[in-house]
Amino acid sequence: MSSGPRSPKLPVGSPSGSGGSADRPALRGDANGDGRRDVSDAIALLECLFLGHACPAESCGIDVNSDAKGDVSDAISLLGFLFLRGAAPDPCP
Ligand SMILES: [Ca+2]
Ligand SMILES: [Ca+2]
Repeated sequence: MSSGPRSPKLPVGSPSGSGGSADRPALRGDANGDGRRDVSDAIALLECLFLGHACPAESCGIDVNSDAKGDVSDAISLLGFLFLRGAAPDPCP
């Protein structure tokens, strides 16, 4: 209880062959795996990072800014893309 606020960082691996389901390619930033990017993905990312909810199965679902880490900057990047005309996330490998 005394851990206080942190900025958790999740290591993001990129196992070879990752890339979504057989019928749908992975989409960078699609944290909830529904095949599109919207505000619910930013919420899913924050829930994963701070509330211990399930994290995206695909590494590029969480690593929106392609820095090989999953942290709060990914949610910020996604929100910037969605609402502030920020840079589009890179394609998944
Ligand atoms: Ca989504
Ligand atoms: Ca990242």
